[in-house]
Amino acid sequence: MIRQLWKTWPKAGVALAGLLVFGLLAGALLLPAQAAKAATCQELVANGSFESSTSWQTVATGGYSLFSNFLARSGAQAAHLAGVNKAADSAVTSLALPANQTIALSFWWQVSTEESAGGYDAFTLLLTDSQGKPLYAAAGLTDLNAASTWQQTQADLSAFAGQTVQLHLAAKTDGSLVTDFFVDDLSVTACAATSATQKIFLPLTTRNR
Ligand SMILES: [Ca+2]
Repeated sequence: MIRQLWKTWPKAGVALAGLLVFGLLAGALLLPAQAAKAATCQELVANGSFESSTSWQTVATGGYSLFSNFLARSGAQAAHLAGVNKAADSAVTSLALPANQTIALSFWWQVSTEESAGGYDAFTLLLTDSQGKPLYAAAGLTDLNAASTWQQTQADLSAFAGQTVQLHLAAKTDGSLVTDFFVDDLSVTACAATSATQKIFLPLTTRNR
């Protein structure tokens, strides 16, 4: 009996080794596939944290950098528009929105001002087409929105999926009483839509005999 076992052992050993190799190969093949499946969302904004001067075209009336460490929500820097009288500041970045995906915009802002009433100084976050033609106003702020805490604004941009667009941050101030507009952690994510039909197919086919 033991002899019999010893005779068959090499065969069993080969089969076992074969299974092991197959298992390892399958594991190696499956793991990257699962990882790729989990990463269904992607960030589209480069330098939405404003930590560097890259990826944005800026115009600053005051002649200084629009990205500064004056007041940041996270990291060391944020976008700082206006902060001077008669400002016409802007920061523009281009985004290619993937087709058939859910596109979500989120950013944080804070306004500080010397104004006491009126809405004399204003900030807009505008979505335009690649030529600069306005498509959607995601935010409009004035000195009336002044507060000492960071506020979040979110918008669904899915209607523009498949288009190449521009994000325009722009601020204008009048001739007196300065207003500062701060923006940080600006994000536009594109998420692949999940298919519900695939999920209900199996239970339906097994239930009806
Ligand atoms: Ca003013």
